[in-house]
Amino acid sequence: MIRSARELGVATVAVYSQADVASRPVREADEAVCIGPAASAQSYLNQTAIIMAALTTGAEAIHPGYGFLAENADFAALCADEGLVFIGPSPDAIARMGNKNVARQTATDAGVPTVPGSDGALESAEEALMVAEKIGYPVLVKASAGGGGKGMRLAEESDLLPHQFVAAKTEAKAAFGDDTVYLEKYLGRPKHIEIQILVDRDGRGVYLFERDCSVQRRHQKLIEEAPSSVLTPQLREEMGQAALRLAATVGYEGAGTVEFLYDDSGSVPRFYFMEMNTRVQVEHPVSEQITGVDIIAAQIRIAAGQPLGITQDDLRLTSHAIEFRINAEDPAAGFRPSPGIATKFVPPGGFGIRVDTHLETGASVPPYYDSLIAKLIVSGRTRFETIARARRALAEFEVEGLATTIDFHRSVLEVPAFVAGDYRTDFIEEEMPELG
Ligand code: MV4
Repeated sequence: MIRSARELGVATVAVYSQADVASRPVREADEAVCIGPAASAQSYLNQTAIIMAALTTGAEAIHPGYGFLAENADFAALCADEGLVFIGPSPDAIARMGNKNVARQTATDAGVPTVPGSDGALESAEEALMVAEKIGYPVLVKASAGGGGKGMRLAEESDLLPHQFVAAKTEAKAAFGDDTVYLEKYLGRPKHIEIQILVDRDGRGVYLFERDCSVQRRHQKLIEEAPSSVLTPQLREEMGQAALRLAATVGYEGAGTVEFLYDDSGSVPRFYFMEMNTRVQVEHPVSEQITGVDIIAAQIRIAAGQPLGITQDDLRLTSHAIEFRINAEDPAAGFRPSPGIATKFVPPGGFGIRVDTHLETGASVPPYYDSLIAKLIVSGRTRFETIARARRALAEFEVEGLATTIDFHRSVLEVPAFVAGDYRTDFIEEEMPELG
């Protein structure tokens, strides 16, 4: 963010919690303002403190990053009320995608395929049984306020559905304070494929192709790559157009991602709308690498009312990129977080290597936040070349003082199914069962 802003000649103010006082972004930004103690509820989620920091430093706009308040419609509205530009879509667009059940209806309205399921929220277990009878088992009960797998329950047959209906509602109520649920047919071995889009204020949009994010563990992504090995040019274009149609339907502005389930278990591969993320995502660099488009700079330009300046025809798929998330976690201990001091931090370099990180030797990883410490993004002309380069880069990467996912990634690159590009969302359980 700071780097892209600086290239555009835009001055930056970093906000930070007391736990991050010695961090690199605090040093790199033109100014920095402490917004509270380590606990995120009192700092990074403290809307008033963030707005105050912006107003007192004379900032014009707020970039919400990819966690915390990035998909909070109330925060986007608060920015507008205070005369600040929220770098992202309108509060209305955020809210319409935030409710997964409403988003699903919106997708249907936009002519974007959705998984067969209920029309809207389910009123009762009886209604769930009726819908399930029509679409066939197995079915998934999903929380409207959910996302990322929370409040999601599988029913293999009708005997189990009433229980799973209540369980999903209870879990949703506890996690989100909203017990609304809906139903979808369960797809057994899908791929998670998402389309990156950019749309300017005039509604002109492009898709920056797809990312395959199927290597996940308990809904935490670990590896993302672009393009996907499985998409035909025709399906890629269909998914891109579908993503742009959905965006147009809600008057979307800025960078966003439309997530799809890709199912090739039938005679023809199909894709279905899953969710839309109304923010920039952790894995956006792979799309930047294969298109040459700085997505953060594009967000800033779009928020300033500037036209996109590129068309779909300007974008050609001629290279490959894979991102490996380096987390301070111990894969041998169920990926348990491993905060502490990085006594040694030596990232790889050379041709085709990009490392996005805030970490440096001697710096600490506090226990309060996400355990992502670096993103290793490897690019090549082909997937084959990219994998060879990734093996080399991961062998160079040295971190001491913390357990990390570096060894895990080295192992993944030796799994034949990954090397062949033949992996689904069950990859880790299926191919690396000792880590599931
Ligand atoms: C599904 C599905 C199968 N069928 N929906 C997971 C989190 C949330 N975003 C939706 N999720 C899923 N929805 C239907 N109808 C399987 C998953 C799913 C999944 C999706 C993407 C990546 C990893 C996943 C791991 C388990 C389940």
